[in-house]
Amino acid sequence: MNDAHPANPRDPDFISQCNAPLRAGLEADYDALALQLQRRGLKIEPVVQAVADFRVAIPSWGVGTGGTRFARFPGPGEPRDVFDKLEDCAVIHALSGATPKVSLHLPWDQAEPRALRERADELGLGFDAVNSNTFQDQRGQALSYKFGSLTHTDPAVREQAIAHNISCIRIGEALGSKALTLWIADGANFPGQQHLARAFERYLESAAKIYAALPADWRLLIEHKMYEPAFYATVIQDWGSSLMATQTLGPRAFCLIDLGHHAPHVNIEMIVARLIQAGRLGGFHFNDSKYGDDDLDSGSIDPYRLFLIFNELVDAARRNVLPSVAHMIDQSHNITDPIESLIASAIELTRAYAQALIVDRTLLDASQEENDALQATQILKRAFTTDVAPILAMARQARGAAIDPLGLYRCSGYRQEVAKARPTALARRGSGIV
Ligand code: RM4
Ligand code: MN
Ligand code: MN
Repeated sequence: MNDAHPANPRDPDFISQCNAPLRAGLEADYDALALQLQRRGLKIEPVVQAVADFRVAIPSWGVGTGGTRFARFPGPGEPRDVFDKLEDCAVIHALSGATPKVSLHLPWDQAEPRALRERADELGLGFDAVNSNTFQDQRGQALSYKFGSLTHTDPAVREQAIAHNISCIRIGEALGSKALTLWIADGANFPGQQHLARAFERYLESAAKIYAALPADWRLLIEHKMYEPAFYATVIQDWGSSLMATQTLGPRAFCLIDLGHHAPHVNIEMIVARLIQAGRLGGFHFNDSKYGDDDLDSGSIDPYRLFLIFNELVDAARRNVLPSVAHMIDQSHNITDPIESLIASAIELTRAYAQALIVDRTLLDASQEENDALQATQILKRAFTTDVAPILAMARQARGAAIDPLGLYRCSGYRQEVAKARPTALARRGSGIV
């Protein structure tokens, strides 16, 4: 931390000044790794290039301090509005080099679209998928979502929710987004509360109206979630329901996988493989979890699972069957500085990607054909246990980002500096998921 001389962490000169003393060490580590990979018949440069090209979008809601239904403990210098959020996102991108886009949540991030776009342009940011919110009642809203939105038994509530989604598309168009992410909280807390089939029929009908309002170059991303806030049954509870919905809606509807939206022990990489095979994998909400929708930092609990997911993506790309997949983070940072968590998460995602890129796929194919289970699993382990950190740092440096993003962020004093302009009293208070 540097209270006396705060620096702008987005300033390229500051970044390069902080990188300078780290360069020699990085190059030595990189050369050693390059030799190690060479012995395995792998070239390091294409891996660095692929990692440098990797992109993941930052959720606007992730830069504020999150909370649980018990409490929220606001941190210093929390963003007061969407413009502050954009500024924080720009810091994450400047240091990680991997996050040029922001995924907005509406109406949480409601603002004049032109002003938003202008500010984003100034900061070198763009907009990824827009997220609609029909899981809360907003002030002044005519009808309540207490018993659902797109699947509500009352057609007037459904129309209100459809209209909100269409307005999200229109705002997204003005911002340059190309997708709407649809997640609904609809479902039932008690057996018998809701007719399971009829609720899904109502969903399909409502979603079809939203789908019909998509511009020609847009995609609809449907996010499933096993439970919460509906604890007995959510309408789009699993990838099966999500796949049925996308297949019913049309070719521009895709499934979005939020890693935390599954039961513990579910084999998510298998879901990834199946959705790729069905041509319906549309995107991710990356996070990590121990128990459920914990929204913990990506790679913080089970990095091996994250690697196995990227392993499927890299394999599909090699087979030319990978559709365009939106990478987004969806996390709730309850006890850490959200900027630090998001930087660390972006790094973990590139780590899993780099590890997946160095899997010996020829040998893996052969091991699978020969039913050599031990060798096959060792091939994956060998890639996963390789320290690819020098590849990640080289890729960041190539993009003008930081060799040591977290160290640089702390040394800049950014949080302390913005805390002066963003008094805690003005930040959102109370409890809440995000
Ligand atoms: C949900 C889901 C959505 C997110 C909300 C805030 O559990 O993950 O993607 O928009 O939380
Ligand atoms: Mn999500
Ligand atoms: Mn979630």
